[in-house]
Amino acid sequence: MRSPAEILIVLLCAPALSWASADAPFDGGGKPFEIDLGRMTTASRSLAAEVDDRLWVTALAPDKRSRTLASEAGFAIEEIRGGAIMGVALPETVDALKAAGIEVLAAVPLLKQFNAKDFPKEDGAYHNYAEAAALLNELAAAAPKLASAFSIGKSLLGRDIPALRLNSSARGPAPSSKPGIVFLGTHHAREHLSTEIPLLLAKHLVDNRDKPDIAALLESRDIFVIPLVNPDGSEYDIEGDRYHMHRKNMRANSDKSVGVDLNRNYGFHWCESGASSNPRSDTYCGTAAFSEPETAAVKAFLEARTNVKILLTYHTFSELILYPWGHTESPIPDAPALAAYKSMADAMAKMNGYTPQQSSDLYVASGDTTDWAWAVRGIFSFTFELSPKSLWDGGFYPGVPAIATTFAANLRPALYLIGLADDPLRAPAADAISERRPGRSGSALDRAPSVSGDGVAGEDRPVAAFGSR
Ligand code: 0X9
Ligand code: ZN
Repeated sequence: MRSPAEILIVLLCAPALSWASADAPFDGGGKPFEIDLGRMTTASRSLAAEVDDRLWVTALAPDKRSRTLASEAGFAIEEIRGGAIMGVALPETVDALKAAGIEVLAAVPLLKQFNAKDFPKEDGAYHNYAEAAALLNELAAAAPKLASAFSIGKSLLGRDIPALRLNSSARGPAPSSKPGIVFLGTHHAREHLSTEIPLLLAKHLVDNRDKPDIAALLESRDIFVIPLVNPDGSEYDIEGDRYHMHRKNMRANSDKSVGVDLNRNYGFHWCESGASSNPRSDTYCGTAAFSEPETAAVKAFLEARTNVKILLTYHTFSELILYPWGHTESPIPDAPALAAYKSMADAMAKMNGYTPQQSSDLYVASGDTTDWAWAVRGIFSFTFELSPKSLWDGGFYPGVPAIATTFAANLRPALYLIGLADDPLRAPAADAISERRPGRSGSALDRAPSVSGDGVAGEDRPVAAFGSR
């Protein structure tokens, strides 16, 4: 847990560092995504929350007449090379060029061309948005019978929120009766390690898909990895070869401040204790529950996937395993479920060395992912605060070595949860058995004796909806 001094530093930093629409609903089932770098550009623009949608365009214009036509259409020609012209154009200008009979060879976001966002050089092993999306696409291409990549919806600035699904019999939006589990990363922009861990988990599962333990899990489960819930904030945080300590998304608030805290925007006890209604605050809850397209996309995604039984949302930092409630100090009232939560948290704590506790033991905060997912969807939901343990060990920016060490510590908890997804309520019994059998503890299959789902390739079928709790 953070010391008061650490919390003070974070809080002191937060207001000064807290700055920075095209709302797009969930696409209804997840269509394949292209790497869309979105339209956000520089820090100064994000302050004004303008959207820069200028494009760097290459078009065929072999003679003066066609160059004039292009120029009249609003194309700012910067270079003429051979028979081609290059320059800056708005999307509507591209349409006008085409209407004028000019062949457009390429049109890419201007800032992608000239001001790519990336991590500071020393942290280059971290995946920016384009790299994370590309890795998911690569994994899907490497294992087409198992993996499918798709978008769960658009971010505020129009970026796809990419997902990878691992299911041997259902792809993309297709329903599945296999027990489902979801791993989420980076609700908070600056918590980049929380993108890496689910990404590496996806890669580990794909790379090891033929190993017996992993193969059994993959055959019997419906696994979703959504490593970058807040792509706009995350890209902004690494803009300009330095970090911005940005936490929220990139919503332009009415008072000209920027950002809603996505982990205060979920719709259960929304904007109560531990959430702020001040837009400048780093814990600003937004104008309404699910006002942000990123949280709305997660909501729609989970509502469409009634087979999902477990959710793990990765955050950083402090090395904690948190379970509901977070909005109140009271424990959840469902005794068997609470016993299962505690048992799972304790078992995972033995694997990664983190501290297990009720979320509100850290601090009371309302509107987070796990309270909503548990209360409204009945999904056993955990928050991991990944490494490091403290601000003095690197805080939000622990460097490249933290990626491998943190993944090594957190692989077993992830496999453990995947194994339990068929029936999380069996955790106390399963954990008691594995404790009596030292040496086998932590094996993925040890925790997954009960394999449900149809198990028949190509024959997935829908399941009944979860009731609310
Ligand atoms: O405050 C948060 O959203 C999470 N911590 S972080 O440093 N990553 O911002 C913790 C959320 C835990 N949930 C509650 N305490 N309700
Ligand atoms: Zn966080």
